[in-house]
Amino acid sequence: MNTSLNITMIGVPMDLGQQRRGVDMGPSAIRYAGVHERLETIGHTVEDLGNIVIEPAKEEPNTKLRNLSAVLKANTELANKVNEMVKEEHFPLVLGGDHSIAIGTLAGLSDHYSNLGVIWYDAHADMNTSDTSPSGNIHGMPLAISMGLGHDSLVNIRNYAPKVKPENIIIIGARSVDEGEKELIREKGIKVYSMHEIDRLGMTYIMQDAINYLKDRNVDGVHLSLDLDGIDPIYTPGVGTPVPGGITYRESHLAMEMLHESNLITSAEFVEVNPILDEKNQTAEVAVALMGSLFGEKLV
Ligand code: 6HN
Ligand code: MN
Ligand code: MN
Ligand code: MN
Repeated sequence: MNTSLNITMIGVPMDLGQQRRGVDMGPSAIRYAGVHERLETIGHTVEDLGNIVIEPAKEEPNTKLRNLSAVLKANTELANKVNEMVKEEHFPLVLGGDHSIAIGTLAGLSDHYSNLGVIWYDAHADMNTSDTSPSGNIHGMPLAISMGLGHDSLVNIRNYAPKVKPENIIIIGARSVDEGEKELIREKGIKVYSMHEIDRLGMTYIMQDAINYLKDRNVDGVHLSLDLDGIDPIYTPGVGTPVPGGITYRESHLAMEMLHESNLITSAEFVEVNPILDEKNQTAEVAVALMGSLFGEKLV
């Protein structure tokens, strides 16, 4: 990452990709935790576009995908906004909102890159298709959709598909993966560092290996999609689908610091912050602290 970036932030107050209300307040909580000032203090220029408007949910008789039309509309709009940011050579920073918004972020990014890499920091794989999803919740589907698998309307946002190649995806922190997702991971040969590998090899090794993997793939950009539930819920309780046994606070900082040093990251999103389920905004504060490390804050 360059020393000084033009960062453009956008909030996506989306809570329709899952069933727990409150995650629509995630962008406000992250702003309240001081994201703007934090990034400016490092030396970056920060512009905040405010929030995308999410339309109300309505009946969806023809699909098992919950709130499909509203999710599609918001993601289409987000994709267009993110696309503009990249065109202007700004660094897109997307504040969520549930993880369904990654569909739009990736759709907006990837036609600017011929070989985009994706780091998916998450307890989950988010690789369900309409057929394999146990919940019908679209926040469990964005990686599959970005690979071209799932509901046509979502797969084809901005009229091209797929958005990412399976071999350019790295998942870090997985510990709650559905059977259908496991099959897809095997079939596509997705690189996954589950909690087992993190425990066994340590975060330093994992991140170095991940960075080398993406460099060997000759990626021309890397998007970081960070779901706060990747981190252990003792540090980030304000998430809708917490899973015990996660990545620690310091391991997560180390990961962000190493990504900063690698100079690879060209866009990022921080998702699933739910202030209603949180304690004193600590999950949003962790998100902002991790952004500090990702964007080059020094400890001393
Ligand atoms: N997230 N695999 C589960 C599902 O409903 O598909 C959970 C998904 C969680 C998604 O945390 O972004
Ligand atoms: Mn500008
Ligand atoms: Mn997720
Ligand atoms: Mn998750």
